Amino acid sequence: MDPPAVGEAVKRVIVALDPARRGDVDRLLDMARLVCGVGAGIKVGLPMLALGGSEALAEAARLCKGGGLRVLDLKLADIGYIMRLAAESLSRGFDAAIAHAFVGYEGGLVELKKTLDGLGARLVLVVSMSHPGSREVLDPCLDKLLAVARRVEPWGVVAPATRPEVVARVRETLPTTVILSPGVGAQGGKPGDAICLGGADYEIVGRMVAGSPDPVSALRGVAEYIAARCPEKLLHSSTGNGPS
Ligand code: O7M
Repeated sequence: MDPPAVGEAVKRVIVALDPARRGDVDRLLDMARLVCGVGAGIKVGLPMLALGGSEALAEAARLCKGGGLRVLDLKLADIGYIMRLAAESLSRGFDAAIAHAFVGYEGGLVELKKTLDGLGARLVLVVSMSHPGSREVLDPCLDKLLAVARRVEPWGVVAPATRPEVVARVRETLPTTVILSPGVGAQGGKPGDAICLGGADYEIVGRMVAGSPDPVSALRGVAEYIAARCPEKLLHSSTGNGPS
């Protein structure tokens, strides 16, 4: 049996399954089943769509059913009508879908949210990103992007594990919105930076887990590291968001 903080931490880690070549698709689909029973869930997006087609997306959602959050990451950024068409054809079977906050409310995100509501999926908005280029346009506009998020009232927002101070700002502005934080491992964020320092609910980990020969052990290793850093925070979640 895992210590309670490790058991809680592992349910805060979402594994990103991004194939680099066609030959990775089946391996990552097998991994979806494995990690969904252990962690918080999976995230799939454009690499899976490009290399495995819409069938691979649907299969990932099916394999993870009942085992955790299934997040579709197409980072939609278009007029509402087009985002609606994309969501209607690709987001069935997923619990949440991701779009960019910069699209704005009128004629854009309001329409996507309505579509996702109808499909039983939740909306997640990107308000900041994990790569250095996020400082060029997105981060100087963070207050405006957070204002869009306040208006749209998504279930979740994406903020970078590579810059926990940004996560903390997002947490301050949106105290009850779920925060998902990518950038752990391959991009330099340490496990726990976003949850322990920034107040995120979930950390998204891709290559560090999916690239490991033993992804379940790697996932547990990430959870142990997070649990050792802030057991109190995990056991007494201040936002009450946690996994649902
Ligand atoms: O851990 P990695 O670097 O192998 O993978 C990171 C995953 O998180 C990958 O699937 C990216 O698409 C995603 N991601 C970022 O890396 N940075 C961001 O700012 C945002 C995302 C993301 O998930 O957006 C929704």
